[in-house]
Amino acid sequence: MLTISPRMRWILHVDMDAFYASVEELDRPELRGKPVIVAGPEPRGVVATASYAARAFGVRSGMPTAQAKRLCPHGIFLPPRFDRYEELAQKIRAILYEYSPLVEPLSLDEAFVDLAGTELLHGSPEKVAKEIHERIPKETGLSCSVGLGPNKLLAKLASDSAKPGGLRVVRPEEVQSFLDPLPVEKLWGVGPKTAARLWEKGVRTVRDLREVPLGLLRSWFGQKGGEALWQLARGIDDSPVVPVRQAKSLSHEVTYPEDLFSRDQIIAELRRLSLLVVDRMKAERVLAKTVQIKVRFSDFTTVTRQTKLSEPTDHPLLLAAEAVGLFSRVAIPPGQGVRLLGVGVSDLVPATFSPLHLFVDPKLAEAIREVREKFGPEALSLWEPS
Ligand code: DCP
Ligand code: MG
Repeated sequence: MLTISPRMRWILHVDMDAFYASVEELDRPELRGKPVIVAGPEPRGVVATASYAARAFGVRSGMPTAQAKRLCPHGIFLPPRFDRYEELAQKIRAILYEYSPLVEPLSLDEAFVDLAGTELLHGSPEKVAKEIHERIPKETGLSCSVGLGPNKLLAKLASDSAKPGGLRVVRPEEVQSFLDPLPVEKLWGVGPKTAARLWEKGVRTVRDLREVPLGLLRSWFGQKGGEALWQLARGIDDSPVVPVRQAKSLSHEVTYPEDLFSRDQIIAELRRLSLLVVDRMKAERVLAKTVQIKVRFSDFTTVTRQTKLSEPTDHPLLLAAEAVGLFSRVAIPPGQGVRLLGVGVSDLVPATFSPLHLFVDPKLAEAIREVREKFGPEALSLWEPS
């Protein structure tokens, strides 16, 4: 008999454990169980990832390599081998595509899979989750964590809670008891700034957040931000799994027919290039976590500067401000002009989880986009009142 029931979603999230380090251990079995640290070279390099044995010494992703060496002097420090990681990532994705065409890779080692409608072919979502959780280690030699839940928010939190190596299913009736004890900053969409403001108000866990009335949340974070937080605290998340072919970076650069000497002109150009990059981000439906600029002087010496943002964004004002801020860290050699400027973004994530943007107006971003769409990319320039 055919019955019609409200559409129940099941989303799976896979995240590989200590991915780069596990790949190194896979290829060199003598390293297994040792404190393996994949990192860029000193003095400026940072740790990409550390095996769980190295994490016991306090080594973490993003930490300067020099600091990791002090914490873990006997660690095995290896440079990253991205081609090999990419090769394994493709193998993992191929397994996921056997179960659903709706696979959204978030990075090399992480992906969402929408299991809606796969039941007839593959069995219940729980069975599929178990199967994927077994097959990835068997077929790649790498350990993974898997989460299954009624939406992306819960699937990701579930796999996180299963780390390392576990499988966690959060059924609809368990959502609230699963979420309540978690610290608010675990919720996707609560970036460091929002978390800090919540802590100030005494809100530390999801349970605390759930007890704040909607009206109060709106008064703290604005209409949109307040409502988003209200929903997150209840495990509500309707964002779809968007299968994306992900670009690794996007940039726009221009070589000028005559070198630029005026600082104002250079800054205006950086803002214009930022808007062009935002256009491409919209087209690709991505947000960026890293912004970089490139400056080439009259004598062809070239410098780049980059910065990491606290939350991924595609906001034109934020990106333009970052690009201009980066330029203030560039010293122009005496007598030199600028022959090329470039603005780029990398560390891209799909734009499905829209950032809360509590500190800049999202309507402004929308207005900028509309004007440019209607009147062309040169119709509007960004400036700062002096
Ligand atoms: N990575 C990086 N720099 C960072 C964070 C991560 O280069 N600051 C790279 C190395 C990781 C990979 O991305 O192996 C995946 O990132 P995760 O955050 O999923 O971290 P791991 O897979 O290493 O560990 P975990 O077991 O916590 O997922
Ligand atoms: Mg991982």
